Amino acid sequence: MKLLIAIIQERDRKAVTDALSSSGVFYTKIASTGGFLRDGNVTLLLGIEDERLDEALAIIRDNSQAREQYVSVPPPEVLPTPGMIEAPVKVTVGGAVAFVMDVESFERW
Ligand code: 2BA
Repeated sequence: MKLLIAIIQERDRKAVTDALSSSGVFYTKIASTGGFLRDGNVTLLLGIEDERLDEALAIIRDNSQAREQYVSVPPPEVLPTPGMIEAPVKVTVGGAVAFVMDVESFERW
């Protein structure tokens, strides 16, 4: 079994979670915030059998879009010189970011 942690954009939440549900994939949804943009995103935790991992990754990938976003005021700690005024920076967010981990054991009572 694997633990899949996927970070998706809020705007993709419904498409991704609807597709997971209709494929019978269990997930837990957590509201989260990106450290760079400080924008709300969504973290999904999926405990998934090894043989369904590729299917789950494909569902997430197929329902997540990459979007360009401008950061007009980067957080102070990412500015090269604190207090310096920077031009808006364009970043491409997503489709999705996924981490896959081996699960030592899974119990459900
Ligand atoms: P954020 O941290 O808000 O990052 C949003 C987007 O900003 C990132 O998109 C990336 O394109 C850009 N970005 C992030 N940090 C940057 C930096 N230090 N310098 C320049 N650009 C930077 P994604 O890579 O698609 O990431 C989307 C969200 O996924 C992130 O939101 C964060 O919540 C999560 N994430 C991405 N990589 C991660 C990692 N290695 N560990 C934990 N969370 C991660």
